Amino acid sequence: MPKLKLGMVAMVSILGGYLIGGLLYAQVNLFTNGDFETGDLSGWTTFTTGNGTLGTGYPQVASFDTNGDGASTMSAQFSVGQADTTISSPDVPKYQGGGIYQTVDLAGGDYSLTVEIAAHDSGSNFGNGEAGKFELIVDGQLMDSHDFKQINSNASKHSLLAAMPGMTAGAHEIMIRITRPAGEANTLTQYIDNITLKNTATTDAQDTTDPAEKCKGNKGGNRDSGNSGGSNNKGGDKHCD
Ligand SMILES: [Ca+2]
Ligand SMILES: [Ca+2]
Repeated sequence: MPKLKLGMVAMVSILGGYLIGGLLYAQVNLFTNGDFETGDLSGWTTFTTGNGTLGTGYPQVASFDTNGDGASTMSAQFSVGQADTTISSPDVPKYQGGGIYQTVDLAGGDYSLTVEIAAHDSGSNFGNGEAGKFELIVDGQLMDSHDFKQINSNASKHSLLAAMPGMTAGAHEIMIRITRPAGEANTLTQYIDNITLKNTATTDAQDTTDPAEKCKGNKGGNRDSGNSGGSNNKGGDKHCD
């Protein structure tokens, strides 16, 4: 996934600080409880897909090493799948489950959006062929996705969803959806942690009217990076390259 790798490289430069026009923008996570360290899902709204389940007894918040760095922290935990596995209709998507979303009120500008994700098998005999597909959705548009597919018995898999959306001023709904083309497996869990949204460049009044000014504010920030959905540059008017 070369696009994702490019995005991660760009993300590293952003996390290290971002100097534009002599101003260092604050690197504040704009989500409420994006790291789940409250021990619950406060700040987030849960949902299920049409024939989906988040799992019996899920979602909950549990200690897990979602990013695979060796340290466990509180993470949102799911066991998603089809609620009714007997349904076999072309009108009902096979991938079912659900997830969480949060609406954030933003200033217009450029943002970096990252989500740490994982799947874990515990106690199955042969692993699982469908560990979970994770999707990052902004205002209904798919920005990035990762399907873990096969997972071994008593194993974990880790990845990162990332996007660099340009946002208009106002409210935006940011959602993480997890689905599987099978019923809930009681040996399989999915995890989300450190859902992070940071402002990288705020558009000023000039930026909204002068394309040349937009480009000045976009140096170093390739907003197509990490955006496998390709939907965050609609209109194409923010391209500067
Ligand atoms: Ca955490
Ligand atoms: Ca960790």
